[in-house]
Amino acid sequence: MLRLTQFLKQQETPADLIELVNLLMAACKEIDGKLQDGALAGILGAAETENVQGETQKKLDVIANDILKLTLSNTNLVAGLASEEEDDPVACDPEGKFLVTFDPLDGSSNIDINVSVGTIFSILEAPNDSDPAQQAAYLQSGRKQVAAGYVLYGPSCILVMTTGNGVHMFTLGSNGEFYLTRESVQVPQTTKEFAINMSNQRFWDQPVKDYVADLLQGEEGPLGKRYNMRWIASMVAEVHRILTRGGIFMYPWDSRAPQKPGKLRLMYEGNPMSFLIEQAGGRSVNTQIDIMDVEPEQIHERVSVVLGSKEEVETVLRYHGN
Ligand code: P6P
Repeated sequence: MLRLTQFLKQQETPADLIELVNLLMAACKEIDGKLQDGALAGILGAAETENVQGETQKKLDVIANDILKLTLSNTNLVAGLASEEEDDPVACDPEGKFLVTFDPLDGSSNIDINVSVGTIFSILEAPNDSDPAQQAAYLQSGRKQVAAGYVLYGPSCILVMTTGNGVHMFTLGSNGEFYLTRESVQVPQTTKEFAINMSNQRFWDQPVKDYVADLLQGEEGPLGKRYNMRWIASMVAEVHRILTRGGIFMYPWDSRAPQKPGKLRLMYEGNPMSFLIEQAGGRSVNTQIDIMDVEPEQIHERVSVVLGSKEEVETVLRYHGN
């Protein structure tokens, strides 16, 4: 079986990008090891801190963030990084070519119940003469990503990534190597499986209420299909299911925080996941436009997310008059 570096070389991925991906994987393997230790290392539960999102951090959120920050600061490849767990961007090497944004441990509310979590990353090029200690350098649309992916810490440790030449999956072997286990993944164009947190139903915008009400009517309803539902509360796991067998994932705007476009973050959740979904033949929108066409204004800005099987996402767009 092909190892990660061999495959990326076969794809003619630039050597510096291969080196950066391998650095990220070294960090993710260390995070995987910490997750495996869990309670044995006394690292479950909440840290005594909050992140810029105002969310209580888990101990492993902080540990994962520190591992990635240390790794990316110790290379001449990275000019700067932005993390869900860091208020401000962190400047690294002034000569660095790349910027990396990441959610170090997505779905971390699942850690204490031993359910899958993941690291999400997005790689951009540092604009010439930009200051990687300032937000402006990172405020590039998702179309500018040179690579993106996630590492899912589940029953297997799986890297799913794209450099713009399709989506490929790699499974971590006991020898510490990532092996190509699925090449050129394609999201089925249609689905009967939806993922949304139904407890927020009364807070949704009317088009979302109408769409979900219609799909819940099953085959007798206007959508003519009997749907199944999943909600793992870990975006990485939901996206992995969708890349594996299709589906639609929604975290739309809701009236609990009307000033926010949604709960999920554009730069290190929406954009990287949208790159993967589009490269796999799916769609990823904010109910109006493709997420990767959103021009970011703040590094931690949020976005409404509807992504997955192309035809189902386009059905939701129609409910929004698009
Ligand atoms: P809720 C995890 O906190 C996360 O950012 C995503 O991974 C996940 O899809 C969503 O939030 C879960 O949100 O409101 O259902 O807990």
